[in-house]
Amino acid sequence: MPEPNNFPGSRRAGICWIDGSGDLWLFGGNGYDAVFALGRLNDLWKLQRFCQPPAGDLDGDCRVDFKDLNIMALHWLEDTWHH
Ligand SMILES: [Ca+2]
Repeated sequence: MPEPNNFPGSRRAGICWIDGSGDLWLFGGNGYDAVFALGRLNDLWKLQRFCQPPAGDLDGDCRVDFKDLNIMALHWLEDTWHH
């Protein structure tokens, strides 16, 4: 369950990877778990990427790229001033 205060503990020899959304996944290893119990770990964590979107990042993925340019181009001539 997502919770900003969850903490995966401290470990070594775990497996980690980053998925297509930029979120970090962490599995297992040796060390201390979330309640500071020492041993072999068999837990899976997903750490969601957090960033402060830079100016021009229109889709909120923390990158300014062609996706943002596409959004801007699609809305280029919209009249939003009088709404
Ligand atoms: Ca973007």
